[in-house]
Amino acid sequence: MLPTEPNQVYNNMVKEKLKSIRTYDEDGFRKRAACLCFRDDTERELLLVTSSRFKDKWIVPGGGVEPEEDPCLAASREVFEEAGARGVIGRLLGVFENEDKKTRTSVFTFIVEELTDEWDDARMLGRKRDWFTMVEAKEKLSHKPIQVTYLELLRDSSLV
Ligand code: O81
Ligand code: MG
Repeated sequence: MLPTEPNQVYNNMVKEKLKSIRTYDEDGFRKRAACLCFRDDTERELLLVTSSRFKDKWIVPGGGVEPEEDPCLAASREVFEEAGARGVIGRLLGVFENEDKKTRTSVFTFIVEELTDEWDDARMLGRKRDWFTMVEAKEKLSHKPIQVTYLELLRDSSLV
């Protein structure tokens, strides 16, 4: 018997993402939350995960905010599900809008304290994780230009 989660199901060993309940803001944008996960407080190395759809593409871990869920809790929950990382949420960098996808993502800083050997999305999606320098991360995220802007705001936000 394979392990299952409430919102996940196996189908011929290929995991399908069953839709969890989506939430929307007052303008109809889907609410998301994500974290820039750092190895330590120098904020020089960032943990990225591979895309669920494109196994060779890297993304910032994040996902949909659930009903009644605080965005910062959603962000840390997504980091645990997608990257198997536990740690401490830092500051809110901002809310980043994707006009094409009609999403708004609250992005937080996060210091990783523990990486679990196994995690949900590794097991069920084959999602990988790895550390990158900030220069490398910007390059890896170039297919997601809005996620690059998370990183560009970082230096400014750490000064305030
Ligand atoms: O599940 C993205 C998913 C994907 C997004 C969205 C992301 O199935 P979803 O709509 O929730 O998937 O799809 P759009 O088209 O609705 O924006 O983007 P894309 O470009 O592949 O269609 O996939 P990725 O960024 O990995 O390529 O991210 P994820 O499956 O890797 O997490 O889902 P989400 O992150 O918004 O939501 P959840 O809660 O993580
Ligand atoms: Mg996601």
